[in-house]
Amino acid sequence: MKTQIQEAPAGAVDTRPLGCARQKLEFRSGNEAAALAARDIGFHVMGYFPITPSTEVAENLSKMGANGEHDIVMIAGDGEHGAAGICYGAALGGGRVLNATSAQGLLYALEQLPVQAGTRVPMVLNIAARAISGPLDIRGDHSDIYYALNTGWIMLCARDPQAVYDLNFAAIRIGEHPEVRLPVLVAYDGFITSHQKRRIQVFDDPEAVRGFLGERPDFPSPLDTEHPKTFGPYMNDPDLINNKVQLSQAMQAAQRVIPEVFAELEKMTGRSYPVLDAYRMDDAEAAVVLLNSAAETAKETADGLRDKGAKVGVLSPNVLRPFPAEEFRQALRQVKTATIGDRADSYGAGGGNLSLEVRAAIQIDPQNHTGILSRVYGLGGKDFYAADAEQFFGQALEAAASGRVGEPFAYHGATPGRAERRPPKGLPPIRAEEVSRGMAHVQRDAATGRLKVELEPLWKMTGVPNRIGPGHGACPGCGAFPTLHQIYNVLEGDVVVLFQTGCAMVVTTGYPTTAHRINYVHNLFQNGAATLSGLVEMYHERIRRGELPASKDITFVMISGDGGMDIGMGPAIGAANRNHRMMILEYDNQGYMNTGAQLSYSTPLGHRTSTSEVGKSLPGKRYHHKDTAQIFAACHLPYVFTASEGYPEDLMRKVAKAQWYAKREGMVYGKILSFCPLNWRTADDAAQPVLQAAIDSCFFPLYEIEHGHTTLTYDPDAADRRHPVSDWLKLMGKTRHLLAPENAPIVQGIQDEADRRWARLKAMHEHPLL
Ligand SMILES: Cc1ncc(C[n+]2csc(CCOP(=O)(O)OP(=O)(O)O)c2C)c(N)n1
Ligand code: SF4
Ligand SMILES: [Mg+2]
Repeated sequence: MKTQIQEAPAGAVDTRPLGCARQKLEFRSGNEAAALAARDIGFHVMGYFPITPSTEVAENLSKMGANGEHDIVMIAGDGEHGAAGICYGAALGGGRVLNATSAQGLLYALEQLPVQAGTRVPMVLNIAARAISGPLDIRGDHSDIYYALNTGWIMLCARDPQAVYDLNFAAIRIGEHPEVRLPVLVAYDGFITSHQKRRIQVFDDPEAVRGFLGERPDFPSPLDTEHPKTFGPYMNDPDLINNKVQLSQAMQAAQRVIPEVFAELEKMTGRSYPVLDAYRMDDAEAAVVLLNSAAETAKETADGLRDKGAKVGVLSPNVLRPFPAEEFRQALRQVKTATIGDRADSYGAGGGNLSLEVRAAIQIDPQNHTGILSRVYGLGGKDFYAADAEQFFGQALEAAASGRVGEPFAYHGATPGRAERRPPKGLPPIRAEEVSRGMAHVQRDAATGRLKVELEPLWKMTGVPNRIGPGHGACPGCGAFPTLHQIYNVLEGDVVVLFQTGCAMVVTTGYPTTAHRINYVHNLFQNGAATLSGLVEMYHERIRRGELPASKDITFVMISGDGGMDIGMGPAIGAANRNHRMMILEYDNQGYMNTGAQLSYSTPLGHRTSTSEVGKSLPGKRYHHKDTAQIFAACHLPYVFTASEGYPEDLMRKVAKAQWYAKREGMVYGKILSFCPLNWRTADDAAQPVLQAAIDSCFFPLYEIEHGHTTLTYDPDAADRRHPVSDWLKLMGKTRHLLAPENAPIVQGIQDEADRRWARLKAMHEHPLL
């Protein structure tokens, strides 16, 4: 789903109304438009965390930055909460700040939003709106942005890529207006607007934009050491309510400022953005009210109905906060009935937020008698076609004619399903007895206190049925599945798995099918460890209370990608500190692969990802990979290991030990290097040489830590197989640029860091007290 920014067609300079700045016609998606606006604005800092469908904003900016097209400092957060914190700090610092997110990303950042609004620190947040979990759905609706309604942020709605571009400029001016001084959110529809390309006008010269924006006013900043201030004091009654009055007054000021800014924007662009977009509403008796792209569909339908003599029109707000209540009152005064569609429900309230707020707005107007039909539609990416708009108009016209609102609230487009229709049966669940084949024998060595494992020969393992059924949707050559197969080969008994969001989860559980033949739980990848620890404790407590049989013997395993160990690091460390009897096994493919190969903190220095692009100005990721195994070692777990699917016996021995410890003593963490041919840009069958080279170069050492004792389980020096890291880097497309002579210092940097970490491990191996 990637779009690349393309060159404008030659000679595509457009004519424009007199007085507007010079613009050229381009063919752009909403995400590209947001990135281009960011370039033209010249933000100081962007803090972000990737999430579909907004990720492309950062990806496009990464590519443009690598080619020297802007100098925005791009900071990848450890999650959206971190990204929002980065943005808050950067915005306090006095420069212009950008973020982009969607769905869970917005919800994960949400806690920071009122902090920023309450302390009146402007910035811009683009949201490619998407359905929120659960269940997880990556496509568009408005359930995420409705959560932001009460945060104190200005909310602008961009119905198409052109509006995304234009409203980003307006966002700066509105937010930074001295009477407003609030952060601003620009919301556009996920995929429909974020990914579909349209013809848009783009400024030829960013100076026109800079002239429109002016300098960012000087608001109080902790970087002003001449005038020290306290930012964010602790504030109780009676002051807090006064702070909120001021926020409310800022919103009222925005009500006046926004039309002024939009008028100036129109002068610069030639495009008008009324606060409430009214289409063919002059004598309309029936109206449809919709947010963003669906309104454009309804306009076409309205044209068709008008041709047939129906008096219909469309209303669609360009601003959601402050809510254009007065504009709605005016626009609906003569309208007999309006169907108001919401792409999200406010469960139990009898309508989505837009319909509830319009109802509230007109209710205080004695001249208004508009009947309202609230409809929840288009959830989880369900398209809104002309036929849907026709139904909305039809219902409004019928109610207008009869003078009766028959069904005030309903879902539109839900499919009840047919009881007789069942998905085809797949493989049945697999029982513990079928998969417990004694492939690993674990014993504690009385002398050392450590475990010894004897494995059955590899050929015997091929007879162990898999707890994952065939037919998942991973790329050919994907390393996640050999890794899982090796893990499952040696695990005995009942296993309950929790997968955090990532490739291994996405490709195995597309509803209504599942590849998992044992109990499987998904939680979002920031919180799986906490969830599993709760499940583990409930299991033990229910056994203690006699509610579950004491003979039950479940092993609890969390599977996470390396990305899950960025955003989910806090809860994972929490679980480690509490030492629950469970395992966290991380398949490390060095990036956020299921969302399109963005950098993770495990991505090594210099490696190319879609957010650490390579170009004349930037040579890939700018800092070293995180040493996650050592972080967990510092939690003093009973057992920590590293492994690779390229060393199956070593991996299986360690997993067998892990099960022993997780059942008896507490938490285990394992980091497993796992091949990703798609995003490492290698042949599908290159796993063996690539993984071997990573291990032989000591970039990825294989070792284990049992009760604090570090043991190297493979020593390339002793095996006389030590190679320089360049032998590994030359095997992958994502690192080939590093072999250019000008990038020799980066390769040296990777080598030095690998050598340093290896020497430290060797010392720990040799000295039990280290
Ligand atoms: C709060 C939140 N932020 C972002 C995302 C988008 N997202 C889902 S999985 C993922 C990356 C997962 O990377 P990793 O854990 O390494 O697994 P991989 O895809 O590489 O297998 C991202 C960024 C999300 N679902 N929720
Ligand atoms: S992108 Fe990489 S990790 Fe994901 S399924 Fe494809 S090969 Fe596997
Ligand atoms: Mg990954």
